[in-house]
Amino acid sequence: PITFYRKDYTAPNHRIKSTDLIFTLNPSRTKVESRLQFESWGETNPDNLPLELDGEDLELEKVLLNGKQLTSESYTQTASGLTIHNPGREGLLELTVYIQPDKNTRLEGLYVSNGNFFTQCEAQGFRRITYFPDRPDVLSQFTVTLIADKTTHPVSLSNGNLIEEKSLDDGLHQTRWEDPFPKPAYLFALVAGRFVCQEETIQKGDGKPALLQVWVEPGNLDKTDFAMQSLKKSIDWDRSRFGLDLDLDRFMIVATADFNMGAMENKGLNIFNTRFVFANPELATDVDFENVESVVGHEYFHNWTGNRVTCRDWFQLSLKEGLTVFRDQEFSADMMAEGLDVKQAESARAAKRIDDVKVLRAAQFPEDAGPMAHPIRPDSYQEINNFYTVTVYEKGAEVIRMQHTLLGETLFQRGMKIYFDRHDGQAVTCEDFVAAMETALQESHPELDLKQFRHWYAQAGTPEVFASWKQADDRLELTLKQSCRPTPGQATKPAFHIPVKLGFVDVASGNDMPLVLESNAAALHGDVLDFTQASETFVFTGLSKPVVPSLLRGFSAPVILHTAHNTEDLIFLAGHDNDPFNRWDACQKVYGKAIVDIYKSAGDTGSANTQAAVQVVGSLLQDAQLSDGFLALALQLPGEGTLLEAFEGLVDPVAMHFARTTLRDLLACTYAAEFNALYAERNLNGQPYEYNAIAASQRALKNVALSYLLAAGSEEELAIAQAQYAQANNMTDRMAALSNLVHTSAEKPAELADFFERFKLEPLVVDKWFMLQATIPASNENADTLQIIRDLLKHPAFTLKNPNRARSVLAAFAMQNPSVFHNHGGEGYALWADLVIELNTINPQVAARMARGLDRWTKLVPLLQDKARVQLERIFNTDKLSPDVREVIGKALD
Ligand code: HT7
Ligand code: ZN
Repeated sequence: PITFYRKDYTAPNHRIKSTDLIFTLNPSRTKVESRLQFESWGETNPDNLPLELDGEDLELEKVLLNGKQLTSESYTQTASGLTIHNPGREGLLELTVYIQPDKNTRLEGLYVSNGNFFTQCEAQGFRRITYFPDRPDVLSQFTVTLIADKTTHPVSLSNGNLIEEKSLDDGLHQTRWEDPFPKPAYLFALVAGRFVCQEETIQKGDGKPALLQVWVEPGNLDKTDFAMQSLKKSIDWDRSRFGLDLDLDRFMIVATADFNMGAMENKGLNIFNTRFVFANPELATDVDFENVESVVGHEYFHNWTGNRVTCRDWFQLSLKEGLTVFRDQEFSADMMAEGLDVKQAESARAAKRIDDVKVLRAAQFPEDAGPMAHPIRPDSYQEINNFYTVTVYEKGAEVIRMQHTLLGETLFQRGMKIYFDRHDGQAVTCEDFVAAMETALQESHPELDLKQFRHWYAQAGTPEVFASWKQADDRLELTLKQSCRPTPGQATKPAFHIPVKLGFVDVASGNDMPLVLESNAAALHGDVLDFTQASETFVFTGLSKPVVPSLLRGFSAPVILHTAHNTEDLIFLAGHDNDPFNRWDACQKVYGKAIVDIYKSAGDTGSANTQAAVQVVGSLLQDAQLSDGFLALALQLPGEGTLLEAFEGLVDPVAMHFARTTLRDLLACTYAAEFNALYAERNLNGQPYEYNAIAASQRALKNVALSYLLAAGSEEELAIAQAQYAQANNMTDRMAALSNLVHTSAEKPAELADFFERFKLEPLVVDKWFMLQATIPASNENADTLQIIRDLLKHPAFTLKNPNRARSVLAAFAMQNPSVFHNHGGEGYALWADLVIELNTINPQVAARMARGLDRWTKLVPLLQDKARVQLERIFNTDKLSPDVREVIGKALD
């Protein structure tokens, strides 16, 4: 396999000033004609540099240079591109190629979904449409003509403004689109087919109108209101919080059922997986609504952070993705807090932060500790599609968040302004972003810099921070140490600059004490401590009464924190920490310790930590001050993925699942009456459904209570879930009832068949039906989940060709059902390998994601490692393994 290195970057020989494309759309044979106006990249470049174009699986018909057909000696065509020899400093290259969209099951380039045409060009899909310098640093002005059948493809869209629309002979019609902004090829898009739209005209900040459209296949318009609302909110939010306005006269969203990822920010023509557009109460859960709002926001925010300023090369991906995830997280937090009083707003923002950190711990920490570990700005890759990772996205967002924490909102926004002033219209690097933030910082604090902070971009691995303290004579000495385990290619790493937000909670009053740093006082900025050495002691004064330190508040850095808190301290913080994130985290730590005790003692529930967990839940249930959203989060035990990753030593996921279930059941039995009361108080059955933060947290809490009720497991409780299913007027409640029934009940519940019958015409809901069954855990002794999965694979509605459907079984099983996937016989791994191998030939990109299922196999107990290795090797030795899957499995076996 070829490895590409960041250090090898060189500028292209030529820029493409303008790109004129004509598509004659035909599912089995589409003609693509292009006119590329090129010129030499650098004034000092020699005249005879070749013009390098990328291209894959293209049938080349014609090559004209400055109007003349080129002879075959004047160019070289290979499986990966076309090189024009001696094109001169500038000129016009005209090409005609043919492609086969209906054979495109990879869903990269131009493909057909349900008879309609869509494109996906990021990262390197444009080269499957025509020959072009398919690299993000070549920005070109695009004009696009689409010719299509009037009856089968009446709507045809591309980036920018519609400048012409007309009928042609032979039942064809034509549209012509002009994008005023130069863009790299990865932002190109076209869509053609049968669509209907919801549209609205809004007023931009400059008073000018803009047309917003959400396009879907006929029959789905009733699912688009929320996406349109989310788009309008995103536009308003970006203007008010970041001072960034919509720069187009027209902004379109189109939904497709066949899509490899979530959505794509093509300039002015965002293409979405239906999963992140469709939302109405009967079909979408509260979490689905939340996701629609956040993904619509994310893609819209890319219009500035990604499109106006783009990446120089794909190693810089986090430049746009980390920053845009940070922006969408802030957007969601602001939306959740909107209209609430100060206390409620703080709680709503904390709930969003907790959700984001849960993802980081469950998915990014394992990635950072496994064979695919890479810095947020990777140094190398074999297949760029494999680097759209939780590290680049979510850890990337944490790295932006830390800069926000260090600078504060005002200076951070100043840094954003400097970034756009310097780089609007350019393709730049992560370094350019940090340099802009550093300038903003130094305008007010010339003594500070972000030199050491830059290690976060270069070094992989999750740093571990060890905190200990001594309090005596009104002083508290806090010692912090940091280290980071080796990751592939990085044996040792210099210390990170870690912002540690902290407070000292007075044990008597529960209040935060003032922070007075006596030693190296310059390290404290408000309540944020700059921790920059391998080991450092900070002396705080004015603390005559006992306090408990609350460290890394709001999860101020993406690290693993080990503290000297004893169980009593944790119980105190779980009840009194003034930082809601750390209060939640203290609960999680207590639960985690209890589960590990149960795991290590093979089921014994007598440990002090287990008693502490029972005590914490008891206190939470009695605390009338807690918001529903916080309580719902605080009552939930850490997820299995998080527990497995945090466990020191080799681990058995099946036993860990049972340990977690044991604690859950103990809590359920101990507090059956309280959970019953909680359920009854929050049960809104019969009231009209509304999606908003308060109502959603009420439902979340009710459904957490329901899951404890069912864990306690009497007939009465079963009846509650059955009634909730039958009476539900929204998908959140229906799904919660159904999943609890399916995951715990003795027999296949009748509700499962009812659910399919009700929703069989709604693909996204059918995905839920598949997923629910693929995630039945081993603790449900009455279900043979592996057999259920084998049967699901034969269900007429199952196909590996649709990524959502493939994920609904394969990802659900291999990534969200550890107790079945890691079964001791190894059948789970064998089934997974069968499916990865099959998917490899259909859609390598999605197959490679699924192939990550055994990334952390070396953390498993020896019995499971042996079984895992057999299947990894079986995949690796498969004929025609795609580079995508080869990279993932190869690294796992390394
Ligand atoms: N920027 C978009 C990335 C994306 C993508 C990447 C590879 C293959 C398919 C893809 N679809 C979308 C999505 C985003 O981060 O907004
Ligand atoms: Zn993105």
